[in-house]
Amino acid sequence: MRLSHTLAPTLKETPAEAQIVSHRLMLRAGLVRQTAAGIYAWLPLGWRVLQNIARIVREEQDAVGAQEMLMPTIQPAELWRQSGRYDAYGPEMLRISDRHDRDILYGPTNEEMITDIFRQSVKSYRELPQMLYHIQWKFRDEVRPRFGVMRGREFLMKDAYSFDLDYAGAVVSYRKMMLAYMRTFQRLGLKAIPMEAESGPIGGNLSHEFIILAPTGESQVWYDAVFEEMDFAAGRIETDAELEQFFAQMTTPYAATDEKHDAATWAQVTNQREGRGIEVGHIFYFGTKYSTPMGLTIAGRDGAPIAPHMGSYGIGVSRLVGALIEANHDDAGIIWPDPVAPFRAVILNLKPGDPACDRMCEDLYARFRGGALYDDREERAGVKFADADLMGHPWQIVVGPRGAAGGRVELKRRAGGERQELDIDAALAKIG
Ligand code: P5A
Repeated sequence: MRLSHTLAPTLKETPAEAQIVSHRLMLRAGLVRQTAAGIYAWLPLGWRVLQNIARIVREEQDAVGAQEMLMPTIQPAELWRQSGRYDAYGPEMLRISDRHDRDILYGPTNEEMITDIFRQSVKSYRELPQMLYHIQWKFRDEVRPRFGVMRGREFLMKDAYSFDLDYAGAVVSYRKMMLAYMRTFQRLGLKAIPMEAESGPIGGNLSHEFIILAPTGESQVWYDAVFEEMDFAAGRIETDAELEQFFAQMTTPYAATDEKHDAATWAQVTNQREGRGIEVGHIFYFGTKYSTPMGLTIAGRDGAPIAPHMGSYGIGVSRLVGALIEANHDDAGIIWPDPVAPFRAVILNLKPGDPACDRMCEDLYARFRGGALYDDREERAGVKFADADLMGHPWQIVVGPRGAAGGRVELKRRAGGERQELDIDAALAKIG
């Protein structure tokens, strides 16, 4: 994209309403704009980041056998009356009525809807287990939406749902998802700590939160430093036995929130670490909490009806954009990890109108085939440098009149700030 014709409105001033660094930088770098309290429009650069995160989440869900689908945002209240959650959910749920005065709602989550879809079409034990997921907008009328996309009212979630014949099967599904989560966060360049959690309004009795370490995080965590070292991408885990083995090494002596801090267990942890963190994922096993009241049964081996054991698994896809910035920034702006950056590189033309600079930039831009942003604006060099640092593309290719005459560019790595003068081919080879 050519920056001169891109809606990427950067701001020099710090927006007064933003309390934390990720919110400030998302506004300043022109990634999002607020349209109402806790509701954001994703501008082109922000949308590219969100899509990159969603792609990685999707690949890791697919890798453990979850099937992607798409459920609507609007749901009939009737389903929630069947599960008993319509009244229980409280004022966080946005309740609407249509022109026929039927009660509908903007979904805060999809346990009821997936249970309804499943009960209409799955009839036999032979069809289980199954895992299904979608990446869809949710609405929760939070009392205090804050920190930008971190606690929004409308936000993008990946939510998955598992159906198993019994508890043992459900635990396997739960573990597969947990593994997918650790791999997802690792690919995003984040250190995630799985913590035993309370299950809250989703219900159930087995639950983990995934916490990204960041000083501005809302949760206090005590954890074992082994989490910072583990490699979840290594090795192939295919059989249930391999999964079991993986969990044996992953189970750590300690990981707790503020509320559950248990001094005796903590004392046994050798590599004690304490910090603050952001909850970017939450998974639940809740047995037949929805299948029983909603009448989802399938025929078991002996023909007798069985209520499937279910779990649900959420990742805050839009929250991750904020969490990634909390974990990757400096005073000048965002430092995107390569896999999620809106563009791999930005090309800075320091003298638009200079034939050698223009020619070199156009040539470079063409060779990226859409993978680079071209700063072709009629702006001072200082403005371009500042915006490039603010937007945080992993590589900056600086083209000035002197270098262009000699066929050379200056290549800067945003993380670390090293600069090198190179010819075009060498620069492209480095960027990869
Ligand atoms: C699990 C999937 C659920 O809703 N039902 C379907 C379960 N879990 S959860 O913990 O309530 O939400 C899952 C993740 O969504 C993110 N999240 C939010 N992100 C931005 N703004 C919000 N207001 C918000 N609320 C939840 C979190 O990352 C959470 O872990």
